[in-house]
Amino acid sequence: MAISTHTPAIVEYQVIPVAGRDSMLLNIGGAHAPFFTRNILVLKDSSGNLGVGEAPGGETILHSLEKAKPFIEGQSIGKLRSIVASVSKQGQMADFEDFGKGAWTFELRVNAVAALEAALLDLMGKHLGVPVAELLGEGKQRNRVDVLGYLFFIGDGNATPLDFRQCRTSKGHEWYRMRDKKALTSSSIVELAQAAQDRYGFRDFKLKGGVLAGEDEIEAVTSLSKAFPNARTTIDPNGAWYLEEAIQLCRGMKDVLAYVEDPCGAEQGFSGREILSEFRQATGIPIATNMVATNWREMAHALMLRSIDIPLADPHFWTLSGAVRVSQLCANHGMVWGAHSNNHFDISLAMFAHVGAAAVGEITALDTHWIWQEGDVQLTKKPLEIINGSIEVVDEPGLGVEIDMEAVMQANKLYRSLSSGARDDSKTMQYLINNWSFDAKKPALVR
Ligand code: GKR
Ligand code: MG
Repeated sequence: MAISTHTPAIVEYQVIPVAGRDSMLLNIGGAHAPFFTRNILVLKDSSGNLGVGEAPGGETILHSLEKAKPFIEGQSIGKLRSIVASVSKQGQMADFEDFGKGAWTFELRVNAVAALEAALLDLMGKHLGVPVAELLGEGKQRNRVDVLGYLFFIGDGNATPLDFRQCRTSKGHEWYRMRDKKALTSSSIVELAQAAQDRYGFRDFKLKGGVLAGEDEIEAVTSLSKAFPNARTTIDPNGAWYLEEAIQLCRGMKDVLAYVEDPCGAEQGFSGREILSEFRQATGIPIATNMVATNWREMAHALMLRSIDIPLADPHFWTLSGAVRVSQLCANHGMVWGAHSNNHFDISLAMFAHVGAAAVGEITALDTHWIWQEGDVQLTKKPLEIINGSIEVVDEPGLGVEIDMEAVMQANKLYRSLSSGARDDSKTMQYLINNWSFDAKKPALVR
């Protein structure tokens, strides 16, 4: 007997590159530009629902999403898994070829696949009347997801001819003023943290390192820990330190560092996984990473070497379902799950929240850059909010956000006014230090 089905099909597929404003955040790759870019995917199904996804900016991801359009239009949303798998396979070789070319591989095509999966899950959740978290792994595990206060050293945007606006919002809180002000000392990081905590209620903090000399950054994170004795604090120099230096800096720091993120990386012919394993044995400090276990093959090696404790499974480069699968692995191998982030809009915030809500086992507060954008441009009508250091994942169907197409088109206009869509932190850094270039083993301001 023929079974009639009313499963909706995808009738419209739109990819929209967008831009937003940013602060001059410093990291080992240089300085953030005044603008960051993202790619937004909007799908419409035959029942009239919209499904949305967000990926990092740049042409590689934009073109990957555009190329996928003919394979997806007309397909039933019920084929979610095979649609995602087929688009994922199209990108595999290219990802491998691009790997390792930059400081980080923001442009990997898997990011495009993640945006597609998010949009399809959003549609599926709306069709079934359940939140996306219910469609991942073992379903929704928690109603609130903790996020951390992601702090950066900040460059002086005023010392550059670039358009770093002093005031991106008229909102009154001190945080919105401070996030655009130079911050290069321990005391300015503590002040930044105080403003962020007052605004968002954080209970955990991460300081992005790889900027000042190692001792100065350890001093900054120590001040942070003293100022917030009940918070879990950590630092992430993105592998800037050599193993020996990293051990010297972190040994005996268990009271300050709840865990440390990518303190060192590949050196002297040894892989980052081998070096982190030695660091872990020498210090006993738990290690988080978004640099050495970013796919299943790397994860297998990391597990064999016992290199890491907290894989930061960013749903943008693991996909949403992949990130939750990582949590299942963690729960069975004595690891704690977390998520990495980059500058993002509020669609990604919802993606993080649902993945965090579905992650099984113990999880650590998720990274999010949203505090550097919040209060400025938003692409959904009512973004999820960070209150008391966490995000509530309500039982609304899908991702639980409604796209604001007017705002998206405004952000697209800003994108089109820019000369390049791809992130290049070294260019911005050259305004602070002449001819600056990236060196994986030198903090950005140590030249
Ligand atoms: O936004 O500058 C930044 C970060 O450094 C980001 O690019 C990293 O990918 O947040 C990331 C990390 O944890 O390594
Ligand atoms: Mg990191």
